[in-house]
Amino acid sequence: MVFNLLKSGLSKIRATFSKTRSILGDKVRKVLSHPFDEQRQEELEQILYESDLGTLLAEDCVKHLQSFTRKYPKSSTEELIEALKAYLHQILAKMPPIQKKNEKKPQMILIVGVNGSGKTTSCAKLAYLFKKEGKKVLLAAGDTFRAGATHQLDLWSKQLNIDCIKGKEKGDPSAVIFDGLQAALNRGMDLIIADTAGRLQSKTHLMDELGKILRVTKKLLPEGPDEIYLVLDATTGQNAIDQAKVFNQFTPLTGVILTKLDGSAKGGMILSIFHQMGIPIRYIGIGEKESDFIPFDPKSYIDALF
Ligand SMILES: Nc1nc2c(ncn2[C@@H]2O[C@H](COP(=O)(O)OP(=O)(O)OP(=O)(O)O)[C@@H](O)[C@H]2O)c(=O)[nH]1
Ligand SMILES: [Mg+2]
Repeated sequence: MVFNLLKSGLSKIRATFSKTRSILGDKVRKVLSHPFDEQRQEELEQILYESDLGTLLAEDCVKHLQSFTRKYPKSSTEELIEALKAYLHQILAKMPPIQKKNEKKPQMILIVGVNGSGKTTSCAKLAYLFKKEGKKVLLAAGDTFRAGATHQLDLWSKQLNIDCIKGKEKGDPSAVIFDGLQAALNRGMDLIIADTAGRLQSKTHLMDELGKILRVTKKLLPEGPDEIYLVLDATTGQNAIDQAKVFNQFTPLTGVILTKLDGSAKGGMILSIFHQMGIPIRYIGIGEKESDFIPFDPKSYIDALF
C-alpha cells in the first residue's frame, strides 16, 4: 500500500517534469557524451540557462564539472551526470525542512502573489491536503478586491466541505482575515488558510496593504502567520525571481508554491529560485484539481530531471 502510494507519487513527479527532462536531462546527456571541452562547456551552460536555472547557477554547474573533469579526466557520461546531480542535490540539501510546529492552535498560512498566479486554487489544494491529514481547516477569503474572488473560494469551500469566512466585496481584507482568525480561535480549528488579492509587485500601496494584514493578524496571533507562501506561476520564468525579491521585502516569505508546472518545461525554476533567493519551495501545482498538488521533495525532483 505504502509502496504503491510512493510509486504513484514518483510517477506523478516524473510525469510533471517530463518536458523539463526532455530539454534539460536529454540534452545534457548528449553534450556530456562528448569530451568536456570549451565548446561543450558553452553548450552545457546554454542548455542549463534555457532550462531556467538562471545564469549564475548555470555558470556554477559548468565550473563544478570543469573541476570534476580535471580531477577525474577519464569520467564516463554517466559519471559526469551523477556529478552534476550530486552538485544540484548539494544545493537543494540546504533547503530547510518545514519546521515542526508547536501545539499552538490555530496555525496560519497566508497566501500572497501576483494576479492569476494560482493563489486561490492553492488555498483550496492546501486545505484539501491538510483536511486529508485529519486537520480541522478554515479558509478566509481575503481577496475582497477582485469581483467574484470571494465567490471563487466559497465554491471551493463547498466542494471540499470546509468552512470559509467571507467579507464584503471592496471591504478591508485585513478585517476579513481578522474575522477568520477569531472564528478559527473560537472553533478550535487546527489551521486557517488566508487568500489575498493578486497584486503587482510594482504597486507599493497594494504591497503596503500586506503589511496591514500582518499587523492585524498579530493582534490575535502575536507571532504572526506560521507560513507566508508566495505563489509563483512557473511559466513566467525568471520574472518570478523579481516577484520573490519584492514580496520578500514586504512580507517575510517562508516558502514558495510553484504552480502550473504541468506541461511546462520550466522545472529548472525550482533550482534558480532557491539558489538565488534561499526561499524554500514547499509545494508544486500540477493542474487545476484539488489533488493536483505535491509537497516538494528535492531528491525525487532531481532524479526526475535526469
Ligand atoms: N494547469 C494549471 N492551472 C492552474 C494551476 N494552479 C492554478 N491554475 C489555474 O490558473 C488560473 C488562475 O488560478 P487562481 O487560483 O484563480 O489564481 P489567483 O492567483 O488566485 O488569481 P487572482 O486572484 O485573480 O490574482 C485558474 O484557471 C486555475 O485553475 C496549476 O498548478 N496548473
Ligand atoms: Mg485569487
